[in-house]
Amino acid sequence: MSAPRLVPGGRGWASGGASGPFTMDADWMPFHPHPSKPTWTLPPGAVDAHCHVFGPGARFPYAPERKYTPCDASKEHLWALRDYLGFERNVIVQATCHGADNRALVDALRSSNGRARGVATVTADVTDRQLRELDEAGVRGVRFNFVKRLVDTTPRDVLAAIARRVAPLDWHVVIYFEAADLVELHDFLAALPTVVVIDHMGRPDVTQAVDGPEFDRFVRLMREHTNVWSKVTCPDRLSKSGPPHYDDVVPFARRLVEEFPERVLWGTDWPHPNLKTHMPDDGRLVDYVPRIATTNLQRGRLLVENPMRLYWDR
Ligand code: 0GY
Repeated sequence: MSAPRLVPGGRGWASGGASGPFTMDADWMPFHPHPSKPTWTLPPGAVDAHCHVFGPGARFPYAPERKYTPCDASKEHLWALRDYLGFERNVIVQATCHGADNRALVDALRSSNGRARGVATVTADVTDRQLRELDEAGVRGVRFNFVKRLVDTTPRDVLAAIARRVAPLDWHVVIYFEAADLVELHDFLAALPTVVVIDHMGRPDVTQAVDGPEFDRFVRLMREHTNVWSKVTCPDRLSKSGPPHYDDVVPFARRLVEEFPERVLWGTDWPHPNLKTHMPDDGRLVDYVPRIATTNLQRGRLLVENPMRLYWDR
């Protein structure tokens, strides 16, 4: 059987629904069917450090406890998008719709020829052997999700125990939370024994001032704890001014890139789970990067050196 032509706009690219016993949520938008080409050339070795694979559901079922059913978003689509946009590598982050069943993630990592690394979700009963297998497949971190619309709460002592288990593997912890939760989470984050990577700048309210109390609190966390990194991702989720430029998010991301150039990461977030009002054009999202990382040095660190240090060099 010949491989499908996974070229944006070509046969096999068009985004569909979920497969097997699954039907994509009616209010869930599938990924952009014809993303544009970025208008600039990414630095050699660029890493898309936040993206997902979903299913396909017929082969890798979605978790019974999930809060949404996504569209299928296969590894083949992800590799095609990687090549089309000009990335060399991916960091695939386990999303809540797969719960702690990392099979789709591991399958993608194993077939990536070393060009993808992963962040998994594990539960307290994970065995050392399972952790070693995940490590061999290319997993380098675990994700803790505190966003209430996505997951039921896991007690902090359980999460802290998982962090202690993965620290000797030289893994890190990726944390997803809403800005309002930072006050309460601060001491938990500060006590984690690993590098801590925070998704989407801790989801600031971008209608507030970039040097206002809310975002200052986040910046202080990064200043005071040099093991804390941030993804300067997802303007599409944070913006009130909207696509294609997401102008209101730029100052927030730029502040972090300028102050912490060696602790920031960027990724597309493809296939953009849970977006209900607009679906970003992935090429236009790549065009957003030079607006938040304005020099070649910053872009090299953001897209190549930082993700390579965290996910490949060890
Ligand atoms: C993201 C954002 C979201 C979803 C998830 O794991 C997930 O389901 O992370 C979201 O809905 O904000 O980073 O993919």
